[in-house]
This record gives sequence, C-alpha cells and structure tokens, in this order.
Amino acid sequence: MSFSTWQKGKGKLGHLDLEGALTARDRVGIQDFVLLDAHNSETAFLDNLKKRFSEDLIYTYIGTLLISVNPYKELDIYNKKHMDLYMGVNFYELPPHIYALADNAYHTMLTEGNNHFILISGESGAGKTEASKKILQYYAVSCPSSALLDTVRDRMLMSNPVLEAFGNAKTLKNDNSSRFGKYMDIQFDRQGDAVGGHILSYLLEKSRVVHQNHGERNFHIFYQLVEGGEEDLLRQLGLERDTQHYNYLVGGECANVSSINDKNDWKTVKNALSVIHFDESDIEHLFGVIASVLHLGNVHFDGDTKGYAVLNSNAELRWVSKVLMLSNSDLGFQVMCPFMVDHAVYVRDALAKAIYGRTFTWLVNRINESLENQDSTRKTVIGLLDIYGFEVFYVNSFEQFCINYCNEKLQQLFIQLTLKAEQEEYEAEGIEWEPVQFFNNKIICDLVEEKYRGIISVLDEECLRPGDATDLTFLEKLEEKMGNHPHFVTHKLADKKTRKTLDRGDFRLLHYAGEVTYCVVGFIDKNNDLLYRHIKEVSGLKLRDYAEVATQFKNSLLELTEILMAKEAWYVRCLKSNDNKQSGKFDDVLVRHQVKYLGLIEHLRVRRAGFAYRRRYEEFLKRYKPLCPDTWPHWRGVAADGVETLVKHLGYQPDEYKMGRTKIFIRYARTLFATEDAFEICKHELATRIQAKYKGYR
Ligand code: AD9
Ligand code: MG
Repeated sequence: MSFSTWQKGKGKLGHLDLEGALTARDRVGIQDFVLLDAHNSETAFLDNLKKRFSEDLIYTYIGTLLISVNPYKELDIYNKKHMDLYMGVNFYELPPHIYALADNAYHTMLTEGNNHFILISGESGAGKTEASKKILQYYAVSCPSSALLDTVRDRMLMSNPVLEAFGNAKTLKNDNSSRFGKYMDIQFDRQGDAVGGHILSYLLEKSRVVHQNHGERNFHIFYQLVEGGEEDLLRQLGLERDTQHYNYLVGGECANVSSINDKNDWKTVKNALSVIHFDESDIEHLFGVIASVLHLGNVHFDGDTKGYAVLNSNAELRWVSKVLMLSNSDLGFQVMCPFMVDHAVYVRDALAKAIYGRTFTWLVNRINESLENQDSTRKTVIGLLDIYGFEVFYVNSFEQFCINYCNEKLQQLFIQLTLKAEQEEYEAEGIEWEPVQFFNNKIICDLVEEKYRGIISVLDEECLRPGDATDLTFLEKLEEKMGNHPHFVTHKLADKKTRKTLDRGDFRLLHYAGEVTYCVVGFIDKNNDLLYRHIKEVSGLKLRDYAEVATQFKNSLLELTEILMAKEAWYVRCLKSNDNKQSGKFDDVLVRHQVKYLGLIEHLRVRRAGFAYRRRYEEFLKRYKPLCPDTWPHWRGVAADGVETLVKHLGYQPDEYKMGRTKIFIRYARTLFATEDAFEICKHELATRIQAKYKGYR
C-alpha cells in the first residue's frame, strides 16, 4: 500500500478492500484464511483449498503460516521472474508463495537482527523436501552476491543432490522419500549475504541398505553408480552394470522407476561432489565404500555338516577388501569363532549397515567443512527443517516408530509455539481472550519418551537386560507398564472388536495423525545396533556404536527443539493432495484428515480471534515516533502512553489494537504494513528535506 492510499484510508485501516488488490488470477478463492467469511467452518476451509488447487493456486496463508498442497506437476512459478517479483514485497501484495515466506523471514532477520527457522511439516510425500529446496534456491539467487560468496552458495545448493542420493529412496509413499532428518542453518552476514551453512542430520534409516519392502528401493546412490558409473570406474570397483546382479538391490523388485533417471542423476551427483570440493581420491574412496556394500550383499554362506557357515566363494570378499583398501587378512577369511549360517548373514548385514551409516555421517561432515564460514564476525541464521514425514505402511517397524515419534515432537513444538504460547501470552498481558480448544499431543510424546515409564525407556531396559530378552518380552513389559494408556493398545489389551485387527506381536499407537500398528519384530535388535567387536576393529569403527538408538534419537530431538526454541518461527504446512501421486487430483477425505490433525482450523481460530503482531512499547515507540509530532523527536512520559498517542494520531480504530501490560497487540498485519509504509515514506521525505537544506547552505 502506498503512502497516499494509506493517508486516504487513514482512520479506517482495518477496512481496506484487500480483495481489490489481488491479481485477477487470484480471484478464485481467498488467499488468506483469516479473510474467509464463513467463520472457521471446516467445509468452507476445504472448499477454499480445493477451489484454489483447481486453479493451480497451491499456496494459501493463515496469517503468516503458509499452506502448500502438492500439485504433483511442474508449475511455472519457480523461476527468476517470480523470485524478482517477490523480493522485498509484503505478504499481502502478491498471491501467496513460498518465496514470499522466505523473503519475509529474510527481511525480518535483517531488520531485527535475530535468528529464524522455517519449520516444514506434513506427511510423507506432501512436498517438504521440494519446499525446502525452493527456499534455498530463493536465497541463493536473490541475496546480494560476490564472487567469493558465489562459491559458498553453489556448495549449499549442491549439497542437496548429494544428500538426496545417499539419504533418499523410493518408498510406497514417495519416489524420493527422505530417509533421514535434516536441519540446515544458512548463515548471513550483516549485509544479508549468504556466507556459510551447517547441516545436522538425524537418524538415517540404515536397515534399508540390506532390506527393502516390496515396491521400494535401496538408497538412490546404489542405482546411480551401477546405471551411470563410467566403464573404468565400474571395472576398478569390480561392479557389473546390472542392478539385478546385487542382492541388496533386488529385494523390492522395482529397480526401475519411471519418475527417476539414475543415469542423469549420477552425472548431477558427480558434478555436485566436485562443486563441494571432493577431489578424485575422496570420490574414489566414497564409491569404493558404496561398492563394498554391494559386494558384501553378494557374499554367500553354505552350511557345513554341523550347520556352521562356510564361505561359498572368496571372490566377493576379495573385492570388498580391495575396494575398502584392506588387506585380505583384515577381513578374516578365517573367522575366529564359528557362526551358524543365519548368524553369519546377520553379521554380514550388520557390517554393511554400519559401513553405510558411517559413510553418510562422514559425507555430512565433509559437506559441513566445505560450507564452513571462516570469518568470525557476527552472523544471523535462517534454519530450514526438513524431516521424514509421518508414515503408515502395511507393516510398520522400529523405523516408522522413530519417524512418527519425530513428527509427534514437531507437532508438539508447533503447538507450544503457536496455540499454547499465543494464548498464554494474551493471558499474561491481560488481554481479554476466549480460549480456543485444541488437541494437545503431549500425552503421546510422553507415552513414547517419558523417563523410566515411556516406550523408549522400556525398550532400553529390555535391550540392556542380560539373559533372555526378546521382542516379545519387550511387548509384555509394555503391556505391564502402559496397560491403561488411552493411546496404547495391543492384542491382549484390546476389546473384542479391536482385537481382530491386531496380531499378537503388535502394539498400536493412536498418534495425532492417526492410528499406527507396529510389529515388534526387530525392535530389540535395531535399538541395540550391535556390531561384533572384532568386526569393529577391522573396519575402524569405535565401540561407541553400542548405544541405544532410540535414546540417542530422543536426545538429538531434544537438542533440536532447544535450537529451534531460541529462534523466531515460520511455518510451511504441506498437504498431500492424493495417495496416487496423480497430478491435479484433490482427494477431499485425505485433505480433510490432514487439515484436522495438523490443527489448521484451531490455528485459524487463534489467528482470527488474536493479533497478527505484537511489539514491546519501547521498541514500537522507538521505531515509529517520527510519525507523530507529539512523540517526535522525544516522548518524555511512559512508553505505553506514547504508543497510545502515536496510534491515535495514525488513526488506528479501537478494534485494530489492544494495549497489554508490556506490549501493543495489533490485530491485522495490514495495519502494521501501512504503518511501515508510512515510516518508509517519512524516512525518505526526511532525507530529501535534509538534502535540500544541505544544498541550500552550499
Ligand atoms: V517424505 O516425508 O521425505 O517421504 P516429502 O519430502 O514431504 O516426503 P517431497 O518434497 O519429496 O515430499 O515431494 C514428493 C513429490 O511430490 C516430489 O518428488 C514431486 O514430484 C511432488 N511435489 C512436491 N511438491 C511439489 C511442488 N511444489 N510442485 C510440483 C511437487 N511437484
Ligand atoms: Mg522429504
């Protein structure tokens, strides 16, 4: 809004016709739910989303929260032209876009000098990773630039294809599903240049290396290497150009996927590695490790007369030693203690998983080294959080348990930062308030993570208990401890009707996003993540591996929560439009379910009844006092009175703001934008006047 419009509208800032300002293309549906007429009705909410979706308008706001509905098709809205359009423009001036959110976070960071993070959430396949890539691209292209910084920026962008190759895989939900959690800090200097970055990764799904469910694949990098690797490289690594040749690649029976071009992706990854500054020997080492895993998977054991494992052939193991640059004796052709065949296979798989897991950690560390900013001057950051989304399969195991627990934690963070904190602040500030009811999923977080009583504690106890602990004894312990919990049920505890839907080895959790039935098989083993001592010595792995996986994960999520709580939050809530990855299809039931469990209607209620913006009296007055002759250049009284004088002069209407104990609360973002515009003009006019005066003196 220009200064003149604002002046004309003075006295009725809250009643401006925002719809008139929308582009013609955006007349379909309302671009901010806060402006929707039908009060908070779920049906009106869904109708609006659907209407917009049918016009390829996948983004809608609730205030400053961005909802994104996966279109499953390429839209022509992510180009340089669009980036330029959204640069430095306020939320309400253009149709909603992920660039608008990225830009607003960036400019707030610059003006306020504080740290921010963007929480991207939604279930598997909803579009989180795509959203995070678009934000990163926006910063890379739009922020000021210099030759030196271009290198940092290129590296930041190129870290994506590398981490996706090693950490993403095709699942039944998503052809490019993140199988690790990722938090990336982008560091900016005072001028707003992106000068460095740092990545934290969370619990990689290592079990995928040795086993894939039907219709799923191993991590992309294996197929990329086999399909796209140069002839010389494959020869050097002893690999065949045939994914079907490798046991670790055939489990899911779907090596070829129409949406994935492994050959091209190989080139992208190779190029990305060189941008990140991997030299030839790093690359040789890296793919040596990947090849070693493929060879390991082809190591076969026969049983001797007593059933002990005997190597079927030495050839594969020789290749493992060669590509890992070990001597043959290191990898033990003569195993010290005899294993039964099953046991030998188990040890082989454990080694493959450990090697891959360590390589992934090494890769993240190397990327971090290349993104590190040497300059010690003060920097502010925008953190991007893109984790694996909530997922439910036909069979759910330890991995889904960890992933879904992580999603519970993020939902809890969202609740704490928005619904709960918001309402508590009104109370603390003495603002009249009608509380909005919402489902608080803390009860489920506690069920999983509470010390001594939670599922993770029970699991650890079983893992550490000497003797005969098994997955089933773990389940029994759970039944003893959780018996009456309203979000926990097993075959034994269930009523007659529910019992039919559960096997004896299952437990079911009633998550915030829906019910998930977990099969306990493998929980103890995966939580232990044991590697035999002598194998660790050979592979240089440390005994630190002996730590309970779920507890480590829990602690890392706790640390993450602390990192995030110290920053200002922005939210992107991604919705899946349908379960078949079909372009342009809007499945009402599926979307309604997500809208419900993500608490979007509650969020809208709080937003509507609440205030878009608040600022301490002192800060508000300091910034805007030039806008009123009574407060400029000094206000000698109490700050709150100064603010009251100032906003009355600006023509704020009584419904537009409230005076709290320490802060002013402004109901509509547009009121603040108008004030901000007036401030800019005022600054400009002041500067022009000073210049003119100066000229006059000369
Ligand atoms: V998971 O939790 O990692 O399994 P994500 O990350 O939420 O999941 P992802 O971003 O990978 O989902 O999106 C899944 C697929 O949806 C992509 O591969 C695209 O084919 C498609 N997608 C998502 N967002 C967009 C978009 N803005 N435009 C076009 C999109 N296609
Ligand atoms: Mg993802």
